[in-house]
Parts: sequence; C-alpha cells; structure tokens
Amino acid sequence: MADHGTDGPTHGTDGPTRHDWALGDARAIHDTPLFALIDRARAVHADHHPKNEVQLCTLLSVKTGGCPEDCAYCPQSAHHDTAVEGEKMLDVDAVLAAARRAKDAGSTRFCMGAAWRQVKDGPAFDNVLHMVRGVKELGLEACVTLGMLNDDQARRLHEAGLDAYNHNVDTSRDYYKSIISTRTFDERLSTLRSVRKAGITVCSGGIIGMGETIDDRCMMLVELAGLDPHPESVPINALVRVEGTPLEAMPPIDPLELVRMIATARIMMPKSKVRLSAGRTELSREAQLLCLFAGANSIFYGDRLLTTPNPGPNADEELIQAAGLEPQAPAVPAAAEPAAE
Ligand code: SAM
Ligand code: DTB
Ligand code: SF4
Repeated sequence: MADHGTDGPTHGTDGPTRHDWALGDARAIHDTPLFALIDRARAVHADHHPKNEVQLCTLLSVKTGGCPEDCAYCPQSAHHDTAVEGEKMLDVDAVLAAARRAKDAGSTRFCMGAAWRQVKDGPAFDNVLHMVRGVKELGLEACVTLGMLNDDQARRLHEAGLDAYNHNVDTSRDYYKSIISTRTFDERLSTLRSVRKAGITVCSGGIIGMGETIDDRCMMLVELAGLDPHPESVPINALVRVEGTPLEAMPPIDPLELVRMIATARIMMPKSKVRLSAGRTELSREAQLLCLFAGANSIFYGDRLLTTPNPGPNADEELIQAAGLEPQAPAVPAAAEPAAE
C-alpha cells in the first residue's frame, strides 16, 4: 500500500489528531525542556511510525534560476546576484535518467523543482507531465514543486500520476512579508487548496534561520497543522546561506533549534512525514541523528539539493547505519520495464 505517512492510529499516546492548535499550545510544546520534548515526540513517533525507517528522496532542479519571485533566501531568484545562472528546462530523457539513478541508489521518492512563480499552460508544463508519468513508470513516488498553480493544472498533474506537490509556507504569515514581496501567504494557501482538491498529497513546510522569532516558527507550525487533513509531508529546512542573497550573512542556526522544530512538528502532526531537509551539510552527524531521533523520518539523498550541495550517499549510508534505521522500501512496484531502446 502506498505510504503517505498515514500509517498508525488516529488516537495515539498524545490524543486525537488536532487542527486547532493555538500559538500558545505550540510554544508550550516547543519550549518544553529538551529531553521531555524529545521523549514526547518519540512516543508519538513510535505510535504512528513504528517501522524504524527513513525515506530517501532525491531532488532534481528541472528548470533552474531566473525566477521572477524575490524570495530572500533563494539563490534562483532573478532579483539576487548569485552564482546560479538561469538555464533552460532539462529534457524529459535527462530527467528520467536521473530518476533511474536515484532509484538504483535507493531513493523511493523523486522530487522535481522548477524556478517558476507559477505554472503556465503550454509545452513546458506538458514536459513536466511527461516527467511525472516517466517517474511513476519507474515505480517511484513523484513530487513536483513548480510554484503557484490552479485547479485545472492540479487536476492534470493528478491525472499524470503525481503523488505529491511541494509548496512551502516557509515561515509565519507575519514574517512572510519580510521574506517575499512578490506574492502573499494567502496565495500559498490557495495553491495548497488546489493541490488537495485534485487528490494530490500536500508537501508543505518551511525554513528556519531567516531571522524569524520562535513565535514565527511556532505560528508556521500552527498554520500547517491547521490544514485539515495535515500535510502528508512537512519539510523542515535550515536556511542554506547562499552568497548574493539578502540572507547570506544570517548567523547559522543552533542545531538544537532544528531538533526542537522537528520534535514540535512531529507532536503537532503525528502522521505526517517530517523531513529533515536543506541545511544538513552544516550539521554534525550527531545533530542529524538527534533530528531523526526527535521525529524526522526522511532525508534528501544525493549530492545536490536543487542548486546547493547535500551530504553525499556515502555519508548518508553511514548516517542511516549509525542510527540503526532502514531505508524505506518502495511502496509501489515498478510498471513493466520499458523495452530497451
Ligand atoms: N519555485 C517554487 C516555489 O517557490 O514553490 C519551487 C522551488 S523553491 C526552490 C522550493 C523551496 O525550496 C522553497 O519554498 C524554500 O522553502 C526552499 N528553499 C529555497 N532556497 C532555500 C535555501 N537557501 N535554504 C533552504 N531552503 C530553501
Ligand atoms: C524543500 O522544502 N526543500 C527542498 C525541496 N523542498 C524542494 C529545496 C531546498 C533547496 C535548497 C536550496 C537549493 O539547493 O537551491
Ligand atoms: Fe522562485 Fe521558488 Fe526560489 Fe522563490 S523559492 S525565488 S519562487 S524558485
């Protein structure tokens, strides 16, 4: 059966799944003494995700750079002078070759990103639909992140077999305005509604380390946990500080802040996959293990995220072994292998 994080009971050690968290509730969880916080998160985790496994996901940027949005963290924004050059879209064959390599390396989910403000109907979107069909034929979960989309585009992605759409709320509604001026938090939520309505699972999370307060972080979790159903997938990113972006000089986060965010997300959204996402190259092995212990059950696997480095497969194999975890097995069998060309 496809596992979108919906395994486990609806009522666990921590009571029924809730969508009405207030800031004070989230803050109280977040600020719990560390060991008590981790104990609680582990209990929730064990109830809902008893399998002792971590999902490996591979990212690929299928359309890099030149994005009209001004997201302050992002190296792909045309508003910032970074080393990322705008590139034309990858062709379908190159993407499917990368997906096959990701599968052979042990990933079960393949996530394709485009530096777009929004999806436009036409050949580029048609190519994405081809990519999704090809990734599904390989027996991988398919995820895309393409910016804003409308109901009809979501429907077409669903028809192509898409499992998940990534669209992060990134931070609190209040702090959003300090990070992005070219779109609103409500536009983000509207795309998430289209995704949900089309029957695609929702992947939405955010970034810490952008100068936000702890209340902003907790409000972000309140917004995500307020969605009904909860997002099946909640990526928690630590800012990758990229030269040329307005946030390049932000201080690094304290890794324990990431542990607290992950544990709080795990408690508030018990069934979701909580993904320890960008920022791992700056984390020690021990900090990453603590994040996995506190409730993260997925990592990005492979040398690159979209445009920035990620720990390579060797380091991650060692990490998974040190944790005594198993990589999540594929949930869906591959379709018949296409005939050799
Ligand atoms: N353009 C689409 C959009 O914004 O939804 C999809 C691609 S965008 C690169 C996907 C996500 O990557 C962003 O929402 C953000 O959360 C994350 N991201 C981008 N740059 C990052 C950075 N420097 N550090 C951490 N996360 C980052
Ligand atoms: C998510 O939350 N993190 C990923 C994925 N979803 C698309 C992207 C991280 C990007 C980090 C910066 C880069 O490599 O360009
Ligand atoms: Fe564009 Fe997405 Fe980067 Fe924002 S996060 S600049 S929308 S690619």
